[in-house]
Amino acid sequence: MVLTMQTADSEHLTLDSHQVRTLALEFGFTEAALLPLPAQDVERTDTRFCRFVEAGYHGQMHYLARRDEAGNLVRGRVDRPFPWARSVLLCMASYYSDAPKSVETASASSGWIARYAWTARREADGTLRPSDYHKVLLKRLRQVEAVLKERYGSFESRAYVDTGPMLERAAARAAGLGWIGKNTCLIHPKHGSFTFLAALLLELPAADAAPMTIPDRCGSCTRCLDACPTGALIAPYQMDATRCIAYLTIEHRDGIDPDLSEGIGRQIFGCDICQDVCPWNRKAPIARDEQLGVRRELVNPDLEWLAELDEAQFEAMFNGSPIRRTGYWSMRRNLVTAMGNSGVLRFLPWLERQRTVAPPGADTAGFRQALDWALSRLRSLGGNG
Ligand code: B12
Ligand code: SF4
Ligand code: SF4
Repeated sequence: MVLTMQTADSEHLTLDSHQVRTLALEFGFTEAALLPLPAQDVERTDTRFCRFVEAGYHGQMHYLARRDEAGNLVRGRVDRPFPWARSVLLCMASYYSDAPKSVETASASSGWIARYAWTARREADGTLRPSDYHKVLLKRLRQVEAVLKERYGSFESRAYVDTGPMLERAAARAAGLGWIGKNTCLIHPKHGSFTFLAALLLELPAADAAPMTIPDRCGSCTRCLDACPTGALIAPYQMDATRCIAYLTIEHRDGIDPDLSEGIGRQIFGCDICQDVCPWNRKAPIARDEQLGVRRELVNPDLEWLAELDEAQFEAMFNGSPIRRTGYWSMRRNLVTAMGNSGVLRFLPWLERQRTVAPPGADTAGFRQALDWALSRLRSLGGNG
């Protein structure tokens, strides 16, 4: 596309939001919007975030609680880490796929890996290789950034997918890409919530006013709150992340609180329950993204199959996937927890054998704690031979 430069006055270049959105879509994003900074609801967002951190709901995710020299939470307001930013391009990529949901009936011996972690790209020889949205989308964002710099000359910018010191959902909401649901996810009226977000902070201001925000469409629905098995959604729009299965299975490194282990059910990496029950995800279009395709073997995976992987096989299976980051022993901790919850008695001998197999050490402490829990839980359940 041809980008035309606009001038707000003789000195300052400004970005045309329609053109920038079109550019992001050309590079493969599902939706995009340019948000002028500061955003209108900046104070309320900061206050909400402050309450979250002060309540300790971030748990071991210490990066969320980082403060600046004045003692303010860095990511509460975009202008704290990025005082030079005049606008931010929020990009959204759908990863909704034509595969079952976690809340549908499945084999008792299967686990659940969050949908976002199933992704793969097709190589030239036709094989599927694991892909990671962080890398895939960052590359796209950098392509957008490069075109803008070609057209507008040099200016300050930063591209982030997930890892930047900013509240991506709050910014995406302010940019009109959806509303924040009671499950705390950003929900787009057409594409639902199985979407990734990416943000490009820009020194150039937007030529247009802030986009219209989309009003909350949750209405009187409470499906997500009712379905959350660990009570992590403590109130509509509020999460205690230390109770969230996504946190417990991915971010939390130590042993899992036995009071929460039962609620984890068969989730072994992340959790989709509060999105799978959401009516706004029923009719979302299937994403046809060549780099975010589905590794079918990770949908309802057999727990025994994953438990048999040694460390080298685990690395090979998940190299290039977001699952690798959780580490071998955390994944095993999650697997034995799911086995304990399964009611499948044939897992007992395997679990018993692990007592002698797992080496002692800090790495395996959480696993060994989960193993004891799983053995006593499975023995108490009896059930499906
Ligand atoms: C830490 C984190 C987590 C934590 C905590 C999640 C949470 N709800 O707080 C854990 C590990 C639990 C987690 C889980 C998941 N995560 Co996460 N996570 C993040 C991360 C890195 C920071 C989020 C954060 O700061 N949380 C603290 C809370 C307080 O902030 P917040 O949720 O952003 O909420 C702010 C706004 O939404 C706003 N707000 C809320 N309600 C309202 C209402 C109004 C009217 C207004 C004005 C504002 C407003 O106030 C809050 C604070 O200001 C972001 C990436 C990023 N840099 O933003 C990804 C991110 C939020 N995660 C993402 C994903 C995909 C997931 C999972 C689906 C993964 C999975 N399947 O397991 C789950 C979803 C669980 C859920 N129900 O939220 C996506 C969300 C995409 C989307 N469409 O919403 C993000 C944006 C990553 C990305 N780049 O795509 N995640
Ligand atoms: S992701 Fe799972 S545990 Fe976390 S809030 Fe949603 S349903 Fe609850
Ligand atoms: S399940 Fe219902 S309340 Fe929860 S986010 Fe979806 S529409 Fe909103």
